[in-house]
Amino acid sequence: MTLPHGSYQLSVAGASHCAGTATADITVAGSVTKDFDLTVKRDDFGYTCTSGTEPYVAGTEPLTVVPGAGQEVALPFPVPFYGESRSRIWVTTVGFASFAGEVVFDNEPLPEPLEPNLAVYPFWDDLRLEAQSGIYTATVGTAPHRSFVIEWRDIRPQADTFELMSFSVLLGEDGTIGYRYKDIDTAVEQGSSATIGIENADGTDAFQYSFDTPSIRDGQSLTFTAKDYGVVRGKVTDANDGQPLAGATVEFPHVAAFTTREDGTYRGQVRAGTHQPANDNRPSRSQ
Ligand SMILES: [Ca+2]
Ligand SMILES: [Ca+2]
Repeated sequence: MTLPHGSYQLSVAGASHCAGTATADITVAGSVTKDFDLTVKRDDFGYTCTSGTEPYVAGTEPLTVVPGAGQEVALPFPVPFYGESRSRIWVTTVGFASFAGEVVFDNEPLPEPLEPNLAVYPFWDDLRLEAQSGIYTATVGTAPHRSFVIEWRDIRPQADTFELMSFSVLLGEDGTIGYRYKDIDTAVEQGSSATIGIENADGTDAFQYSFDTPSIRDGQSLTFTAKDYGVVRGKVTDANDGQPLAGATVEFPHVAAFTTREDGTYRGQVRAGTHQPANDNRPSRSQ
């Protein structure tokens, strides 16, 4: 660009809210080249996000959710989220789903210790179900990269009188969290009164993609990953009788601890590195 000689402050923002912003003071007295390295936004746990145009993924099984309450859903496989793996989720009509229980409040910035917590917020706003609206679920993909889909279809934000929008969440067994958006037309549908992000169990850590800011385009996708983490899984059996051991603690000292399920299996996210898991009974298998 061409500027008159003088001093300026340059502000640079990425194409999505996954990257941070940068500013620099420059003085123009001839040709100037100024490079920027935009920081990757990362929450304390280590989640980052990427923005793209991944194909929309719809649900297939209708889910009855009473407005003002959450509907509990058993997940077909454990989903790692902020370290531990989760086996149930509560789906609300207002654009979020919590692994911790059913709670519905007006949208707020993240992180926030107030409930809801331990939640995915693809589009937390004051949303209304119309006659053609529906919430659907599905399981897609192939193990070990299956995803459980929750789709909010043809939903109307309260602030838009006639506009409908759709969005879905993909909860990956490999720990990735995907958001998809469709029929995004107005500033409200772009998120001008919505919270978009993910939040941990006690509301002290979150990746807030945006809050009350138009930030979503039609056809956009977001993918949240804890890049420095791998999913570890295994099974604990009782050495005496060879039976699966439920309720055993598998500890990665100073890193993570998981409790085995009814079938003796455990699964969770552990930061990359060499760890020696310890537990009451050594895991018979870990991969
Ligand atoms: Ca919260
Ligand atoms: Ca629309």
